[in-house]
Amino acid sequence: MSSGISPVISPVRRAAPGGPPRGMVRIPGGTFLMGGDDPDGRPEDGEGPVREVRVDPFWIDPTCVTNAQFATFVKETGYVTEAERIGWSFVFRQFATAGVMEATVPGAPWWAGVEGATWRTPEGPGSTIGDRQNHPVVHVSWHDATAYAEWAGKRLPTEAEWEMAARGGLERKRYPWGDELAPKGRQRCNIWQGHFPTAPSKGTMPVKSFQPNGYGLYNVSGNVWEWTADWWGVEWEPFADNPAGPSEGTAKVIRGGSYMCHDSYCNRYRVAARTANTPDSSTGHTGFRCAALV
Ligand SMILES: [Cu+2]
Repeated sequence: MSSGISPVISPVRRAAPGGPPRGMVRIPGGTFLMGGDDPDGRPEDGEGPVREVRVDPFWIDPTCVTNAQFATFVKETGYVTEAERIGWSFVFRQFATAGVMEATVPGAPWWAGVEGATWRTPEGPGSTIGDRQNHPVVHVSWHDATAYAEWAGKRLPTEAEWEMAARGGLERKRYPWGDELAPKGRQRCNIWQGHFPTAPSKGTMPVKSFQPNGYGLYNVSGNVWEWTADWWGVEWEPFADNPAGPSEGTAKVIRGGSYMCHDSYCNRYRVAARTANTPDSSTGHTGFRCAALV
């Protein structure tokens, strides 16, 4: 998807029997072991216990939706994102140059509310995505992500689908590629380098950075958090068949961690890790990829 822009995928095309939706990866489905019990994990996040989950086959995007793809959606539909309507979004303070609001996030002083921060102006007024066409779109809320997915004839993945795809066919591994963060000293994902939060950060990277996992998915760990379809919950059955999360809630599950994750305060780039945000929230480190039924 290096060319960035893809055409509208009509519902007819999605429903075409036998044909893969353009550019998507087929995940075979079946039963896998979901969740984790990493010794340095976060049980309070509901990472565990490890349980059996069965999922039907599905399609998933190998990458997050890019700025170029989101621009096509906006151009064709006139869609206005939630951050654009509300007038501000959360930006990593180090990046914010203008429009910084006074309020801070308790316990997370590295976030700044920035007036005029949107998907087109990710650091606030005067910033641009001109040289980031193939980076993941950010400052999109769950509602925005869902609107894009519907337009594309797709949907957001359930959390179970996301994790099955992210594991890349491996069983009970810590990362999408295995148990070592940097096998043979080679970096495999875009997470925080150096001391957090003072070391200089480059922010997002192109959606096809680093090697893909065993299913061909890029950047499931790090770069940006990814919205899933599910409401947040932390209670699990020993077995679940195509789980879709709680029937209601106040926050949606996000997965994968971001360029801001660092093991000194947030090692949620592990493949079992999870957190949540309210569906109307947007930040400079959350994007999404789409899924579709086979
Ligand atoms: Cu993190």
